[in-house]
Amino acid sequence: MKKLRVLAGALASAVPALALAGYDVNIPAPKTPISLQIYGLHMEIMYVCLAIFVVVFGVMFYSLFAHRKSRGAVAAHFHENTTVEVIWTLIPFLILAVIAFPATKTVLAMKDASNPDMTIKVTAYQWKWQYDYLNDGLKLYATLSTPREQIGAPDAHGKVTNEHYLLETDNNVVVPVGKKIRLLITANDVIHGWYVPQLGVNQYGIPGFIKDAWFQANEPGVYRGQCSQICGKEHGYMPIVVEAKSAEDYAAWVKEQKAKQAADAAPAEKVSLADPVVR
Ligand SMILES: [Cu+2]
Repeated sequence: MKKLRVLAGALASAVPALALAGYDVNIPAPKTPISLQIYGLHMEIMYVCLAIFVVVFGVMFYSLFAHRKSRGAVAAHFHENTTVEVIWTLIPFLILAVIAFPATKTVLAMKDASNPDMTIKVTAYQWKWQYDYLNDGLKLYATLSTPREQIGAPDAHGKVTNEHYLLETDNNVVVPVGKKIRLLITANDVIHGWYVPQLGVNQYGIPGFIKDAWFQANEPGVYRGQCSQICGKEHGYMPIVVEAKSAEDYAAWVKEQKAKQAADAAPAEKVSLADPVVR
């Protein structure tokens, strides 16, 4: 009875830890056809691993228990058993083949950036992102917008009040929902990685190369990611924020951005025309 109470106490004390489980253990919820496939693969393969774990450890613990020395078990002495060797080679081979088939299918689908609805060129820098909307003629830079005083201070922990600490930018990448967006990813200094888990994209940006990737957001929303390749001292400070909007909202955003870019460009022209001496 006492043992039972101790057990109950131990379980009860574990409850607060379980309550913290609001923070996710699994990979983030998938939001594109590709990330859905990745999620499916992740779960299927985890179940395969779990089944292997149960079978292998089941046999092991049963053997330890049933053939223990106190029962008078004597160690077996044998060499080479062709049948057993063939079996333990074939089973893993078949398991790997079963895993490889759907995984290869997903990798091929990930790499197929053909027939996009629109294309965005992504250029990585130490430590920001440049986005060129090749169809809409827009260009924007995205840099971290978390205030500097929140970062790195020894007592910064208590001061951090913004929900998306280090995962927020001044200019988000806005895209239309339900459209196939092709990304042409490169970098201007060192290797970076454009990584947004919920969109199922993780692609190196390599100086001198253009790599493509694609995603199609199924639902409107904000998807956050980070540079996935250690690229220097502020590698952790170049987040990616993708905003998927309806077609109308996207069109309105493009219009607004164009007006902003035109306004930004105008003063420079005026200065050079009004005062040609200033060079
Ligand atoms: Cu980087």
